[in-house]
Amino acid sequence: MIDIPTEFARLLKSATRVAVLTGAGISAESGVPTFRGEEGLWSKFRPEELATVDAFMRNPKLVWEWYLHRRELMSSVSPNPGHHALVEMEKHFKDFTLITQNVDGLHRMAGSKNVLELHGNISMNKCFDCGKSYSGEIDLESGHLPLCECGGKIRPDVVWFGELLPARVLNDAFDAVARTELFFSVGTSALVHPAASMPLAAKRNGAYLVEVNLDPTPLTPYVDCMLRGKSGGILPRIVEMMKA
Ligand code: BJW
Ligand code: ZN
Repeated sequence: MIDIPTEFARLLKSATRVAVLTGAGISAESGVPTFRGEEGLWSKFRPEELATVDAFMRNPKLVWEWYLHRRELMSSVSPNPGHHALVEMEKHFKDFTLITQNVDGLHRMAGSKNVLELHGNISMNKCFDCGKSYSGEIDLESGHLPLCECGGKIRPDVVWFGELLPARVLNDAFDAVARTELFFSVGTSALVHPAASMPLAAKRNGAYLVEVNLDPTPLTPYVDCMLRGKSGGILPRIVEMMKA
């Protein structure tokens, strides 16, 4: 068990409406690299050269190579106890929404059902021009970049900097934020908007705000409870308390 404030313990027993926002940190224990920090992807690669529309238009081959490399890496990873704990929470709370910034698909692989993928999914592709969705392997060996039947360039179905998030997903996320009694921000640097605005929006709407992170973030001064440590250790403890 962990030591948590009385109000949090009370809500774990009484709340029916719960929402969780996850970021790269929850998948770190599965072996998926995070973005920021010493070992993060952005310490080796410049986001503006890989995760923007301009980057893709300038050098689609480079961007595709980077995504295929990450797809390969993600094909061998599996969910960790943090992901599994959130599956248990979904079974327990009547109205549970899992909002994730992650594109790795590990929440669904763990068995979570009501998952809102704010930044898309790395295993899917779409046409840059008409938006048609494509699944399946991309073969760069032929020397040709993949094209849609409309002639548009096919790209990974993820959200790059400067792009709008999928409207329905974003609306559903803010709906959950508006009605939740208990909000968890887990393994995210709380820097990238609009996701970063969700925890404080939930608090403004009266929710009790819990952060689970290895390190403090810009959100930390505003949370009701900060649980510092690995999500794969802390979330299963919260589930134990929820069930006790
Ligand atoms: C552990 C742990 C363990 C480690 N246990 N913890 C308003 C204000 C300011 C700026 C903006 C704004 N609105 C829009 C912007 C611009 C921009 C933005 O937010 N920029 C900021 C960086 C300043 N946002 C956008 O462009 C978004 N679009 C948008 O808003 O459209 C409208 C608009 C456009 C332009 C102007 C104005 C409005 C789109 C954002 C898309 C983000 N895309 C990426 C790439 C996805 C595809 C891919 O994977 O390649 O999404 S960037 C990257 O960052 C990825 C992540 O989902 C996202 C967040 O990262 P996350 O999850 O927080 O990871 P890390 O690595 O940063 O942090 C990990 C954390 O875990 C750390 O805290 C660790 O301590 C912790 N941790 N191990 C627990 N075991
Ligand atoms: Zn098309």
